[in-house]
Amino acid sequence: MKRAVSGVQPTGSVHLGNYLGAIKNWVALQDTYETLFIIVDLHAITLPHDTQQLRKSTRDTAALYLACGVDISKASVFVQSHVRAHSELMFLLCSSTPIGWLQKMTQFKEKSRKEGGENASVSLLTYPVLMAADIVLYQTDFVPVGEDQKQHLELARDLAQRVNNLYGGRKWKKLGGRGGSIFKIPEPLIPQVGARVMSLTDGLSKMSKSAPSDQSRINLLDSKDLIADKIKRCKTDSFAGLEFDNAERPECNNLLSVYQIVSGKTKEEVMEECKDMSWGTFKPLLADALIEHLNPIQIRYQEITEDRAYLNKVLSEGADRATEIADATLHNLHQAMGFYMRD
Ligand code: AQP
Repeated sequence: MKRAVSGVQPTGSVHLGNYLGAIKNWVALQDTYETLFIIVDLHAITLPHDTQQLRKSTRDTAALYLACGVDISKASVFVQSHVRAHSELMFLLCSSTPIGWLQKMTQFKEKSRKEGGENASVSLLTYPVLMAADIVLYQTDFVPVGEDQKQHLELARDLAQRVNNLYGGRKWKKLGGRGGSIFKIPEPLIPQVGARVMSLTDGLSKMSKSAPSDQSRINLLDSKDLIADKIKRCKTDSFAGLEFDNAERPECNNLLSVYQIVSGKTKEEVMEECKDMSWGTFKPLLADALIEHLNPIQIRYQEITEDRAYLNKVLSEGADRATEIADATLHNLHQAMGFYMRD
């Protein structure tokens, strides 16, 4: 069975972008692939973090995975730091990663600028190496992510190929290994709609947990009133009617796309329904569709968080399954890199 792996950082509240760009698509993949879904807490410390908040967000994110429909009879759910192989593989991969590859990553450039350049942590620079480790550790075939992760995924593919070339094949065989590739080369799975959900306050910036204004995003756990209020106050434009794909109307395209997904309608149906609408008519329609879509998730989330022991058991079993696969990959890499193997 092919394998799909993905994750969300516990850096704040899981929002509509994380859900439509990633988690909703994970749920659709569970029947077709062996799936592993990670709460990537090591990534969350690449920027200064609140220690109490990290712990709470990790638990909340895990509960939200399940509430959104991740089914533990099919998928493994675990916390990244519970599987030590992630950090170890990252260090091993660092030795094959040219610094230049990391310095040109768009996300590093943007985030390190915000951190004051030289003050940015080394882990912000090596973030994509850790992400590559998260993926190749599990011999992953597919990585369902939003569009913002495309560049990092490309780096993961290049790095896996580089390590295969440097240490795989006949060289590995001479060291007692099976030869061939050490890592599978992963493919991204980016959804057609929802791959880049934009901010409610600026249709040119992506919706993000780290954006300072909570008004810019719909969090999956926002109350009905808050969702209605955020949609009521979100940025729009002064054109007549509503339309997709007009580059001068990024907010309009974004809000219609969100409506399309949460209402379960086709693009053509949404166009037909909304083309002559004013914002005053469309906004309550969108708010109601969002509330209706998120309500069952919020109810399941409450049930799951009430049973802490259950959640801990899920995470523990997930980490056991992940460790089993990860240790086999690490063993191969140790052997191929020429480390003296322990009996
Ligand atoms: N706006 C988005 N639209 C579609 N997909 C998105 N993803 C994130 N934002 C959007 C996808 O969600 C998964 C987890 O990504 P993340 O944990 O890095 O989420 P984030 O909201 O981007 O988190 P931060 O902490 O706020 O990071 P920055 O500062 O980078 O924005 C991924 O599959 C991602 O593609």
